[in-house]
Amino acid sequence: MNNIEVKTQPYSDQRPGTSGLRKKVAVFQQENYLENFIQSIFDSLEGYQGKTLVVGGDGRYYNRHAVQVILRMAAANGFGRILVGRGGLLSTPAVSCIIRKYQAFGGIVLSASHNPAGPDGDFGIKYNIGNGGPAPEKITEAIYRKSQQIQHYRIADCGELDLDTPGEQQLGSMHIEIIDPVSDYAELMQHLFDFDRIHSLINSGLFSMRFDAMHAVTGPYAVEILENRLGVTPDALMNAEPKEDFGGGHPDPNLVYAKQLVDALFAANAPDFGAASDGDGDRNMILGHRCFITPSDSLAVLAANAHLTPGYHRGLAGIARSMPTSQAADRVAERLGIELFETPTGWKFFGNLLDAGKVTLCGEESFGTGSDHVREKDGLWAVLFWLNLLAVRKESVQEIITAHWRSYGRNYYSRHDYEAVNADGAGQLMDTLRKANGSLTGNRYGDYEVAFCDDFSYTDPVDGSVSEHQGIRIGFTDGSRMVFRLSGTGTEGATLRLYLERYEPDPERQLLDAQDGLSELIRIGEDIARIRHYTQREAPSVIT
Ligand code: G16
Repeated sequence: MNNIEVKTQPYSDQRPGTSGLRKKVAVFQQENYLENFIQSIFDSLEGYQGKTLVVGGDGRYYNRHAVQVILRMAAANGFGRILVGRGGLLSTPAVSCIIRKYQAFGGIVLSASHNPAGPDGDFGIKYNIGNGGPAPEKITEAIYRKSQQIQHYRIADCGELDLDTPGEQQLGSMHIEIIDPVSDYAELMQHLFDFDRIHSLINSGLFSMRFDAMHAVTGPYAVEILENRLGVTPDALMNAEPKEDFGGGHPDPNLVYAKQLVDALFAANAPDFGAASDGDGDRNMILGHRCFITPSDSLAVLAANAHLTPGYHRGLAGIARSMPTSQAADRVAERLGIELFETPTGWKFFGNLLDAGKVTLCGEESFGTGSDHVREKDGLWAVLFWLNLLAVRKESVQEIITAHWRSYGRNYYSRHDYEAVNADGAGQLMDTLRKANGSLTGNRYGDYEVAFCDDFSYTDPVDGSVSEHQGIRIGFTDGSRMVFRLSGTGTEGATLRLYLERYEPDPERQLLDAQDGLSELIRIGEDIARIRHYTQREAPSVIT
């Protein structure tokens, strides 16, 4: 087999965003676009010769083609071994688990997460480092710099590889192992949670549930773990067959896009528990019988109850949450006497804290929860954690969350997204807010008085790196907050996110719908930032 060098030219738009490079499929299909980015990843790394690389993706359109190219390029660039999920499939948390378990050099995950798939949809590539987590900014920036200088890429000159037969193959001097995408991950889950107790709950005849895989990667994981190991009946698994176009859906587990599941859980004879995961299996949504748990509350509940599970019964080192995530977890950390870290949006910011043993649980408002078991957020892990709590506490989801609010107070929380708006308008909105920085302090809006206003900057407590401009925060004297940020994961125009939070300590006043509980803050936020003017939108496109 020969390796060949192919001449190429840089593309100017290969800077990774919040989570890797995400673009329309058509962008990736441009001549050498994919190859350029993969070569730029390899060119930014040192010391990988002869080492192991893990490769897999969420199964969306272009996944198979990309795996074929990556394997041939990895061989030509000198990797010694590739572990690739059968059919090119691996969920994001499974990649993280496999990198760690087999001490691989790193991994490449093919996914645009929850963004729609298919020839007109999105595709994406992320590089994960040897700790199993997303590459930190210094590596993603190095990849970008390499992509701006690239002149050629290296690729093995060979035909199609068989990705579907488990076992070993050779490509030049590189071994390829086609591995079962599920088994290593399932084993890890069984180690962390009390499968016997969950099995008893599920088979008690007193409990019913639904899990919606949204035609994305978690289908096979749910079949193996929930059905084969825990005894859930097949009809409880919705959309469990992965499809290249995710069945035409938008596999974002939230109240808008997981409508089929939400309708089932809010129907008259609804099941006791419902959950969904996203395209690549790292997000989760938790529902109870006619009840929705915000991701921020979910993190707080998991932290407060972690001692009830085998994996976390020794307690937590600390908790980390992204800045826009509600402060519900802060109250739990305070009571547990452990540290709470506030990081910018992006799972990559948790990596150092986890590696340094400073935190055990992490969470983000964007339907992401995880722990030190891997270095990615983990959808099915969160589902199993909740099932473990339900099995031990023998209470409903609603009872657990209501008791939590009664004990800690409730942080009313919501995120309003204005998707695919004009990028110039969104940029002007942020610039205007940034300029007003500081001058808002002391202003009164209805019942609220501004206590501070800043542009969030983060200094990593482990390596001292500084990340600036991570979102405009406006804090009020009663502890309420609003945050304005532009998404770093969209592929069309800009997406403005407005995050809103209000604390209500009085149990008598905690049971409002979140939108009602936040109505005045929502109005204030829209006015302060002149959202209608800058976005030309009358209302948000998604409210979660
Ligand atoms: C990614 C990141 C998360 C982040 C989310 C939203 O999730 O991994 O850390 O919170 O995007 O980011 P943004 O607000 O910039 O759009 P995923 O599930 O899309 O990989």
